[in-house]
Amino acid sequence: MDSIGSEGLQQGEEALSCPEEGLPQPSDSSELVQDCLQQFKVTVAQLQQIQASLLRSMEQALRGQASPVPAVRMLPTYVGSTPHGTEQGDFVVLELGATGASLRVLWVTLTGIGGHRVEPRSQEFVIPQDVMLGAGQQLFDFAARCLSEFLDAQPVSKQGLQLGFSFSFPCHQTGLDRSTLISWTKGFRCSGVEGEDVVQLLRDAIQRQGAYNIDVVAVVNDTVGTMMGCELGARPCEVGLVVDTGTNVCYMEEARDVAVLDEDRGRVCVSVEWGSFSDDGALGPVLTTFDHTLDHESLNPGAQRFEKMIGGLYLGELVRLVLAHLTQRGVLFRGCPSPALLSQGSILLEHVAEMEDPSAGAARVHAILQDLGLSPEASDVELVQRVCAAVCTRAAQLCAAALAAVLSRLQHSREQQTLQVAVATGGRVCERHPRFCSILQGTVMLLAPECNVSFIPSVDGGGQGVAMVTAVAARLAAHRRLLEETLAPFRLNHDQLAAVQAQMRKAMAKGLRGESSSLRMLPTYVRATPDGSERGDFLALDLGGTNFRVLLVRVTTSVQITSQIYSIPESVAQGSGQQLFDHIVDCIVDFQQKQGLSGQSLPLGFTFSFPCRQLGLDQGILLNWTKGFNASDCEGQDVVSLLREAIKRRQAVELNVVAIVNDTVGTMMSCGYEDPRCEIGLIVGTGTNACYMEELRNVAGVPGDSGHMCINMEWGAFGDDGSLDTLSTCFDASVDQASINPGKQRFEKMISGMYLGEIVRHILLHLTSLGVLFRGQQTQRLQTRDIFKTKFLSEIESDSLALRQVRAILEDLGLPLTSDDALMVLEVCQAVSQRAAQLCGAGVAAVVEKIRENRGLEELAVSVGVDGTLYKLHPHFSSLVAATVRELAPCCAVTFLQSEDGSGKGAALVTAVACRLAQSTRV
Ligand code: 0WK
Ligand code: BGC
Ligand code: BGC
Repeated sequence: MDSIGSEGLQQGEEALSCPEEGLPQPSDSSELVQDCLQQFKVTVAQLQQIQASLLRSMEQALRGQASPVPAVRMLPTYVGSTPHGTEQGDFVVLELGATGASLRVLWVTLTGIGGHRVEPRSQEFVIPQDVMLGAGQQLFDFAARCLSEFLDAQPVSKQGLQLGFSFSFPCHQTGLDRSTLISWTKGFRCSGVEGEDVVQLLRDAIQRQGAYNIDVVAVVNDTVGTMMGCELGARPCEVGLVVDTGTNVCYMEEARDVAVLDEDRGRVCVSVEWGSFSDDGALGPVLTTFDHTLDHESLNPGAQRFEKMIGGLYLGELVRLVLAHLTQRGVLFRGCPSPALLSQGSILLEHVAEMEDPSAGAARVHAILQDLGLSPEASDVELVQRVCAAVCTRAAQLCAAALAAVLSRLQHSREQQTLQVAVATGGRVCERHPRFCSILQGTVMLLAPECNVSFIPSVDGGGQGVAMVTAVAARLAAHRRLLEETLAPFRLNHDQLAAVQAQMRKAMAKGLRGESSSLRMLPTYVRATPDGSERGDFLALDLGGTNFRVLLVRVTTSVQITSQIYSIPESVAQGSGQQLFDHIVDCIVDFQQKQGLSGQSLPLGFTFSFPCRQLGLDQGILLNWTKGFNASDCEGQDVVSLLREAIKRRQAVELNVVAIVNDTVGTMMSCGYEDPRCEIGLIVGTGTNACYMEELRNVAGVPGDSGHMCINMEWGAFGDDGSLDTLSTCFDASVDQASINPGKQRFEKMISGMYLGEIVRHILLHLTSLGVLFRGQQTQRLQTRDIFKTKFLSEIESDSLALRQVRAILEDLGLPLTSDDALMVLEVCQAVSQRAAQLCGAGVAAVVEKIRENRGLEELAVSVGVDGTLYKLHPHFSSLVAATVRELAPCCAVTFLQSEDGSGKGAALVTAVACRLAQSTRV
């Protein structure tokens, strides 16, 4: 029998003595009785006050108010929807704590929509008192033994069993299968469990038992099981009420109103834990001396005060305390108490329910009292029934006041005049007490007249409901496993990144020696970074990134830039070369007119962000287009000549093309103007690439072996020789095959902005085909190429963006998603961008280590000038690159400088250096 506590009433021998004379006069005794029973009378006003006070506490807790600590906890349960009815499968359910000193194991078969109901098989096990009060491990081992004993009797396999754990105590849940016990209630007080994850404790116990391989996929509160188990009637139950040994309620709250959750749409089931409601203002007046005695002698004095007025564990004890009180005042049993009447917990819920049951009749009450060692007279029987009625009526009324508070909250949060709602009820007080539910329903109608409530008794105490949640959890767990399997190839570890770094070093060495290598290591004829003595006005073109820009760069003691962005339509980027360069000259002329430069022939620096074999500063043979450009008759041509021919075709335009530079070089020069240690240029934008100052002696094919030359690595093509195939995924292959240059720019296609969105889209399509996302519904939109922009990754991954905004972006794409979907899309984006940043970091680590070894330095301090939309806008890309460089090149202190003015300024500075050098050789 669940223990409640020991002292209070007179105990021992003298308590058991029967008074010879001085029994109270009948009139006194009825007054005594009246006083006693009156204490259990609760007025409507008091009930309304409790209703209002509980509602206030609920809303304080929902808002996450910390002080004063709300009287109820309002614990989110990670159950986001009532059953769809699609749930199917066989599940094991373990119920602990709902029915006091017993646990129950069930085998539940869900048959989905239209399937016939299969009666669950179950077995109840009594939990020994010492287990309920002993070490936590002992309790969970006991549960694991019961599980095995039950399963031994079932024709089931020992493998792959999925279990739902109904754990009926207040817990902080952090997932469907992660739940930390806040505090024990009812008759439990095991050590070493409060503050622990009870799912892990059960998993460990099942492991120790070792008989079955059981996967605990969900933990739910019994109220949730009751709500989820309610037979699908006109409307699903959205409130789950349990009055068994303890009492509690859960309901479907608007997710936006649950402050701790980062959600703005949909609903989430919240376990109110109203057992701890104890607003002295509201409860004080209805608490009787018997309640205080009971609480004082309970296992958890001062806690669960509301529960101790309603829960089945306490109703019998309250009745006993009242009967003992009246007996010792001589009003009952001629003042002769029995040991049982004076011993705590001797009157059970079952006793009270039976004694109140009109069909039981006086004879039965008589028998029960005799079993308690009492010799009742008829008047005693009648008075005992009145005491039972008083205690239970109050319990039902208080429960109703609390339920009315929940209904008002629902009405309020759904802004409904009249609330239609179904309440699933469960627990032995509801099931066995003859009048509890009718008083409850009647009082609810009184306190919440604008709510039309249908009460649905739960068929099997919530076992079905726990199985429903388990089915949902199993589905989500399966989805999570599929998501992890899909994303695992994107999670690169240290060794894989170090291997990329080493392969890149090898390819760099081969490229510098002029051997075949996927890294062409192109000399750029830029031998020095600016020294600040440059002066003059220069025109600069910046082609190859997101925007085509024409710039006027005035270099004095500082650099002033005036620029204009022009678009390069896809038809021009993929048209004829002549068309492309004529378009470029049109833009220059338009810019000159706008800047009043017409007719002036300023030295021009051309940032041309494509792989060019340079034969000189103003000669660059385009090796191949990249990044969606594919203008004809350009590859293999000197790009400067193509520009000059276009200028010639456009009479009356004078332009002096002095230098052609790659955007990496322009970026290095631009940042080098501020920080002379900047000897590396990095672009992570539409495309990706890097350049750095190499020792001239290491550059085959360029005369001289002293001094430096900037090398354009064209690392976008790294891996085109297959050296990255071990890291490449089927999604990379799909993106490559769909590109206009399949097999080319493999490294770029795993890193840069033109491709990351497409990689994510292909992964989302794959996960949708597995049913993991969007309920398996493929949408036309998601099948559309380039519909998932890389900028979405930057937006979706930004910390300041709540899941709700993630959902908004995806809904704009016409994707029907749930909150779990939004979370998974976020994880896909994170995996893809993290891999990109780490690969980029491995590349930079290879370059800085090359420079350090070139100079035979222990330590190298160097700066990297960086540009590119992805690097600049993605919330985590730059820090992931820096972290990877620190990990792979610990002897290098690398500073990343974000280029403010783009590489156009760099092109102008290269032009300025060339003009200065040309000037100095002329004089
Ligand atoms: C801005 C630079 C330009 C470079 C671009 C790369 O001025 O030369 O090509 O960054 O970034 P994207 O625009 O491709 O994101
Ligand atoms: C627990 C609740 C549980 C209720 C009914 C209370 O003591 O704190 O979690 O739902 O009993 O079993
Ligand atoms: C080009 C490089 C350029 C990079 C960044 C790549 O596709 O091949 O020349 O530096 O994109 O724009």
